[in-house]
Parts: sequence; structure tokens; C-alpha cells
Amino acid sequence: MKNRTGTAGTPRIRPRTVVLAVAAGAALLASTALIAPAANAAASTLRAAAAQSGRYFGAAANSFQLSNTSFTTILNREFNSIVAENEMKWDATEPQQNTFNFTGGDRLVAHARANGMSVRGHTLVWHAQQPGWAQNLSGSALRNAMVNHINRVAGHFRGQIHSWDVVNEAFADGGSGGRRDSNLQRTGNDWIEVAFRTARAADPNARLCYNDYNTDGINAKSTGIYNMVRDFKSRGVPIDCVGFQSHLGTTLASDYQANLQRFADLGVDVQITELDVAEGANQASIYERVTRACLAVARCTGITTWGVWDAASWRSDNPLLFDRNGNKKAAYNSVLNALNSVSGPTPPPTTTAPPPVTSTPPPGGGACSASVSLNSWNGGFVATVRVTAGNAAIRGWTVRIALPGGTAVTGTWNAQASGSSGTVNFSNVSYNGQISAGGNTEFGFQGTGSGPSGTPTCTAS
Ligand code: G2I
Repeated sequence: MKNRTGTAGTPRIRPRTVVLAVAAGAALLASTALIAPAANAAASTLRAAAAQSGRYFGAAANSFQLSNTSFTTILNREFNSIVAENEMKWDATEPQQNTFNFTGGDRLVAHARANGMSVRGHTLVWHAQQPGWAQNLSGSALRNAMVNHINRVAGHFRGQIHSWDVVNEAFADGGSGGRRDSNLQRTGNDWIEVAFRTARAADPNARLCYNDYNTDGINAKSTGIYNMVRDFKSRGVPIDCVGFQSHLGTTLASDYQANLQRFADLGVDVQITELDVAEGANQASIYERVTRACLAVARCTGITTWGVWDAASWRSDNPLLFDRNGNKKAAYNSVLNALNSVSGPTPPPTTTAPPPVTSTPPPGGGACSASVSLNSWNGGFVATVRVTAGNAAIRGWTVRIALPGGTAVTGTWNAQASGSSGTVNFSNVSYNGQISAGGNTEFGFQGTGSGPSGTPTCTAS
């Protein structure tokens, strides 16, 4: 009702817009790439227009589409973020338990890196698209499998993912505001925080998001999620962002922006993660309003559409920005104009890459200490170990940890383990041996049984 008509946002000034954009692009090249031009510099692509306020503009894709040059022409020109529509999901990445397949995801990541795009990871844990073997698990066996899956997948892509959808769609639809029933939920209400803690240890540089749909305004479901995020922030559970999928129909809730803002006010980034909008008279204006809402919220760091063109959408109602022939639609122009015309606040910088490895090794000879924090449940645990250098830098470290009888290590990340039971030595791997004076690094391991209780010893080299 409050929407404008579909043609309202369509510019009739495109030729002039393009000329301005070329001039703006030249000016940008001539200056430093780190300084954003004025917000109304009329960039001619979505990625350039979004970058004016430090935001990304992304699309979901499948690796097979990268063989289609009509597709990649649009993808590379318009988008600077990519998310795997399906190929990083549990069924795709771990089709048999402990057998991993990263082929599709690796292809997408390589394409992104080659074309200056960041990568959203979707999704580590979800009640849907589980491989058959996981669907048949329950209790601690499922919990351990989940932790192992997160470690292996987030560990594989470590340092290459801007934001991970750690948990997807865990809240129920309807008015309850509670959790959705699922095999994961039945392992205990703490499964979501275990997933986030595990993901943090596996890839400390990725932003960790909770992602859901039907959260396009202030409603019972979004409020349930809001309460969870507030609780996580108050207890130090590592959550950095909330994804609003935004699979939209022919209307948009009037409090769409206010809802984003209330989450941002909790101290997390917000992202529009799977945007698509039903075709029809309101399509362009809804796209425009969503874009303007993101721009108006300083911590809304980017927008992703769930596909590039209508031909490949999971929906049949032509919900994307490019038509089946790859032509720009009215909705495209409304988004581009919104990105160009709104002088939105610049979001705070987010970490997108691990810190560079220093090329000159620091002098060694220092001492180190180690401390363990445990996340345990009935039958299993995740241990996060912090290694801290003393007053002098160190070149390498070994942490010795005594495990209780009956406990077995089933996975280790960011360290090399000497064994899986009894007293185990965990030594640095290639990228985390060097610690500057007073600095620290973390590694982790998971196991069955109960976690270690004594103080570990740390030996530096
Ligand atoms: O349902 C729309 C999205 C809602 N939020 C989470 C997203 O992950 C989800 O994406 C959709 C994909 O767009 C579909 O392409 O998720 C579906 C389920 O994973 C995807 O569909 C599946 C088909 O159901 C399978 O039959 C097919 O094997 O795609 C698979 C791979 O092509």
C-alpha cells in the first residue's frame, strides 16, 4: 500500500548516468582506492555503487554457472560478493560422515578471489539439507558430528570467508517466537552457541552470522532471534552479525528498517542475505526500499540477492534484478539509483582477511603459557586453548595436556596433536608458531568423554 509503482524508480537518465560514472571511475582511479567518492557520484554498477559507502553487493551462485560467460559477465561486472547457493551446505560438503567434498565451494572461492569479490559462507548448520547419515543421528553423536563438521568446513575455508551463516533457520514460524523443532534442537538448547563457539575457533577472522527468513519486520519470530542475540552478546557467545534473508512478496513491512536497526543496536552487523522479491507492480519499489533501509543503518554492511538472473532463481516468479536474457530490469535501476542517491553512513570496517604473516621471524627464546576454556555437554566437549607468549617473542610452541581416562580427541584445529588420548602434545602449525612478546594465539580440539581439567604446560622454542 505504501509502495510506489514498479516504474517509479526507473531512471530515464541512464545515458547521462553512464557518462558520469566513467568520470567518477577515472577520478577514483586517479586518487587512492581507499577513499570513497561522494555518495552521489553515480557509479554505473551495483558493486561500485555499494562500495561508495563501504558496503558489498553480492549474489548467490552455483559453480556450474561459472562456465557460462553470459552469466559471469554480469556476475563479475555487478557483484563484489558471492555466496554458494548450495555447495557449502552440509549435504554437499560432507556427503558421507568424515568424507568431505569442497569442489564446488573451492571453485566459487577461487572465482571470487580472481575477481575482487568477498565470500559469504552458507551455511554450516541447518535442519534442512543434512546428508542422510546426519538425519539419522541424534544426541551426542549428532552434536559431535555437528562440531566436527563446523571444524572441518570452516577450517578448510579459514581466512577466505567474510561472513559465515553459522546457523540457518533455527527459529519457528508463527507466533511462538521459539526455536524450531529439529534433530539439532533435540540435542539441547545450547546447540546454537556451541556452533558459534566452534566456528570462532575454526576461523577466527570470519564474521559469524545467524541467518533466517520471515524476519522482515518486528514480529514474534524476529523478536525471538533478537532475544537470543541479546543473550549471546551479554554472555560473550561469539556472534557478529544477523542475516535477514528477505525473500519478499508484493508488500514490505513498514518497520523493515526499524527491525534492522534494533539488531544493530545490540552490537552486531546486519546483512540482507537472500534478497528476492515477487514480480509485479511493487517489485522495483520494494527492492528500492530494502536498499535504502540497509543504507540508513550504519551496521548494515551489505546486500546479497539470491541469484543473478530470473532464469536460475529457486522461485518461479522472476524475483531477481536481471531477466532471463540477462537484461537489467526496472528493479535493477531502482537499486542502483538508491545506492547512488542515498548518502548512507559508512559501516564500520569488518575483518575480511587474516593478518598477513610476518616475513621476518621474530627472535625466539621466550617463554609461553597456556589456558583452556571448555565447552562441554553430556558425552563430548570442545576445548579452546590460548597460548600466550611471555616477555619475549617465540617462534614455536608445544602445549602438553593431560586428558582424563576414557577421553578421546576426535579433531584438532590450528595445531598438530601427537595422539588422541592420555597426555597429548599440541604443537603449532606453520602459520601460528610465531607470537610476539605478550601476544597470543588460539587452537582447539574436540573430543568424546570429558574435557581436560588440569593446567596445561607450554614449552616455547
Ligand atoms: O529456499 C530458498 C533459500 C532459503 N534460505 C536458505 C537457502 O539455502 C535456500 O536456498 C535454496 C536454494 O535456492 C535451492 O536451490 O535451498 C534449497 C534447498 O537446499 C535449494 O534447492 C535444492 C533442491 O531442493 C534440491 O533438490 C537440489 O538437489 O537444490 C539442490 C541442489 O541443486
